[in-house]
Amino acid sequence: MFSKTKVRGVGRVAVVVLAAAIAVGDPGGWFGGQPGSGSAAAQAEAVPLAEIPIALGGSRTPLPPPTGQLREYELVAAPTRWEVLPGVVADAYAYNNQTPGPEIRVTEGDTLRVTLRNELNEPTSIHWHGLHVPNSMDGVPPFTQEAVAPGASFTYEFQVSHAGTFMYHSHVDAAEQIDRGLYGPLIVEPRPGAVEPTRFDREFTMMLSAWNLPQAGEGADEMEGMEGMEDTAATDEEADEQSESLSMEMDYNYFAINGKAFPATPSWNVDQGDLVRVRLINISNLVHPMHLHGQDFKVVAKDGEPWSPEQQLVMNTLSVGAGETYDIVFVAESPGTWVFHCHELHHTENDGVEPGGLIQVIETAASAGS
Ligand SMILES: [Cu+2]
Repeated sequence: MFSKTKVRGVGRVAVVVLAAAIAVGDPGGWFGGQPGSGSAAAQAEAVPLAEIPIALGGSRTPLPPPTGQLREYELVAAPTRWEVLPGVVADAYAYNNQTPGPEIRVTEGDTLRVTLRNELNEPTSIHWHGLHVPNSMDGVPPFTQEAVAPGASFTYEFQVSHAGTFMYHSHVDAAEQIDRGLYGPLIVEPRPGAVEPTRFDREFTMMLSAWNLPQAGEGADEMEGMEGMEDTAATDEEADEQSESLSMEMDYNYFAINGKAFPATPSWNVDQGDLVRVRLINISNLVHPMHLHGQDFKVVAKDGEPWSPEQQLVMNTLSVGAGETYDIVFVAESPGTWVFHCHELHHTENDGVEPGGLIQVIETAASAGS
């Protein structure tokens, strides 16, 4: 019912401008549109966030036929030194030397072909979290495939099932390999015409992760103490175990958005009135109650499945559990420096010191008329 309602005109206008004007099939409307097209009278009447129509596609729409597009990626899993924060460097595992790994962005109906090259000293695999794939492509050793041995490769290939916000990650020794960085975002766009296209002024992806890293000097001190010991064979073993366990325990002390802890996280720059879509992906083993200051947001999808207009809850704090993804939208209502942060406040610290971790700064620029 809202799908034909035009709520374009949200950019660069004085008040909260979700101008409602009927624009049936209007390609210049919100769904196709030109910014700032609402009339002055319409602009004065703000549309509640709850009534902004959002259609995203997902598995409940009929499966589109193959697009005929082959999308190829190569992911090289290898040990990497990853800087979570200046001066805080993790002995990470990463795809293509970055964590999260490169964003894979395809369209539903595409054929996705990903070659995994294992340059780790241990076996690994890739699981396509949330996608509907043939069993043999699910990436779960020993059930659906043999683990990919060090030095070996494996090619995953399947037709992308449906639009939504997903992720990919290792499914071998997962607590260890994921905590070290073997994951990445996987975004599937709706096929043109499959659903009514929804227009967003800005879109951001936030992949949330947690790190268990030695405090500055801690690892070095331990190693020094050990050097003095007589039995060097046992000592090496102990040291190995200690280093391995660093990413296995649950006492995480650094928290990252797209691999970086605040203040190393880049700010978002938006304009007053922008309709902003955020894709939240939680790859950590923790729950993150993500809280937005200054305005509410609306939850429009979970785990890649779009929510119906009746389900689309308006709120300002959303608990994102381990392995979950959410799509939320908000209108950047007023200018200023706003924060979107985890409200488990240990997660907005860097090794116990705030501010840090899961803090996203949003810089909202005033529209010209205000
Ligand atoms: Cu948190």
